[in-house]
Amino acid sequence: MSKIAVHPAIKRHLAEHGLCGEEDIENYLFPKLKDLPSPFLLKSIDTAVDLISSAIQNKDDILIWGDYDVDGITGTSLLHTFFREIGVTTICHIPNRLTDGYGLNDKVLRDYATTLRPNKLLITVDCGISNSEELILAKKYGFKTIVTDHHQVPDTTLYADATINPKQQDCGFPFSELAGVGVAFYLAAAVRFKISNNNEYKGICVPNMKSFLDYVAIGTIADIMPLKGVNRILVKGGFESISVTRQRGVKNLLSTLDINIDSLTSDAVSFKVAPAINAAGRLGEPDKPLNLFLADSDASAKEYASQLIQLNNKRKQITENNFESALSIARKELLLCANCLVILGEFHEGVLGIVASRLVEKFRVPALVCCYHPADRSVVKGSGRAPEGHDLYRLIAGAERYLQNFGGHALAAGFSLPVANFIQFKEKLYTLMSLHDENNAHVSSSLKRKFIELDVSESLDRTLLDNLMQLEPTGEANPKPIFLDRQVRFVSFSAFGKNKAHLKGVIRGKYKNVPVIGFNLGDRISKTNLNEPCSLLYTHSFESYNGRSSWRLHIKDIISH
Ligand SMILES: [Mn+2]
Repeated sequence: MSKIAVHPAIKRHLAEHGLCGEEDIENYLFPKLKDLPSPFLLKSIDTAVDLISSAIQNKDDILIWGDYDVDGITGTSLLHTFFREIGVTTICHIPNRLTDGYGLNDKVLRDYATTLRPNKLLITVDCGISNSEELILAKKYGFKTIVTDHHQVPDTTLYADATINPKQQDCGFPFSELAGVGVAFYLAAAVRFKISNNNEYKGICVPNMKSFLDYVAIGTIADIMPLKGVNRILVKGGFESISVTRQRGVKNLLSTLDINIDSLTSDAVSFKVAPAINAAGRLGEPDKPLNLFLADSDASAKEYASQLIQLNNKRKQITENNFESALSIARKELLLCANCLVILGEFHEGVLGIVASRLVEKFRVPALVCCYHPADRSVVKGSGRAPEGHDLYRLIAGAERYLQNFGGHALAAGFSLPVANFIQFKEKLYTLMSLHDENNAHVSSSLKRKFIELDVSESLDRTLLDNLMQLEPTGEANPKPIFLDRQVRFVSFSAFGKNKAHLKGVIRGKYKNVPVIGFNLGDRISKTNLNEPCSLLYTHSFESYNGRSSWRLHIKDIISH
């Protein structure tokens, strides 16, 4: 085993995460694809593969039905591309979140039933686990059905012919936190295994599964799945293969966004790639990203990529306006309940989740943002987000009797309810949250992050920067190290951006001056004195600008002495 250089500050960070031995550290920094578990450990995978191979043999129509978020769209594109490479044409459907909503939809299925051949196969991606009624109807319309999903499994029986979801109780797969695109990848891997080991498929092209990992990387990060275990292996593999990607849509989207594909970070995926893909779904144009990923020429991929970026600019404007009005409602609500926010207003349904996230960022409490259904004002639709350490899914489940539908995870959830129930729903959540806080006072203290002491002037050390790149993808369950320097002085600083919200400045460290930037810290300028010692919490970010990339220090907090 080759010896790798690890900076002492990174060693301290890894030790905080229980990684001490040289071998553990090397395995963590350089995860290997050969350590991925077999797809055949997934419950019902054999049935699913049999259904797919008989659909291929019989030339049945195959309909792939994905979710409209990044996870669903990358998963759908992955399956479509995989099937195309083995010579099978599939039909993809991404629902319009504004008119059709999440998951399977009876009316749309019925329409497909009339246009498709009598024998047909439906494969869901990142949805379907809560659609027991629609699956019964699909069967009635002549579909064989495979559900692939990673959302919580409800108690109701699911009438799919095969259900692949690592969260099923009796699923033997050793990792339950795959993204929807991760489950889709595993289904494709199982089909690949079957065709490469079966004489009936002799002569067929057997795709290299590594070439699909860039989809998995983007979808897994965008869905905020924990970046450890199997996900770390998949996403890291995706980052490696992205620099030689054969996926035209991915390549053109990254270059249009001015992202350096040789040293991709999860920040670039979270803050640039994912919002551009999501904007289309949010504004009711779910086919745009699908067209991008399935484009058959670089010219058309480039065109779709710039359309996505335009849509995202429009989405930003809508978010900004909605957030302003959400803030004024939220300030009043916080007087009623200081540890949870449930608000209803004239918001754009597509940006509810972003507005909720920004409220969480600002007030550090679970935030549920609701609007009226655009077609039926007697129905309220909502999206919730929560700070780490909460279980939003369980919280909402505690008010289930007021709801029509709900689904999601610990930190993000969606739901709908009759407008007549809204007040009761809100009050129930406020009550539950006040109980929750008494019972869970320990949660927040256990979440306190350890900071790693590191002099700012050492922060651009070559080994340290190499290690930071090896730590990628950082994010959920693999956070970036936050460094602490207890003795810095600002040589200069100024506020910039809209409302002078942000701060940029130069720090004098022990040995040299270092430029820094702090988002949403513009107001600190009036509270900090130049040339007086203070403590600084900071992280690193690798950023591209005009085709050039470099590391930049981001201030997390300034503590005056
Ligand atoms: Mn998902």
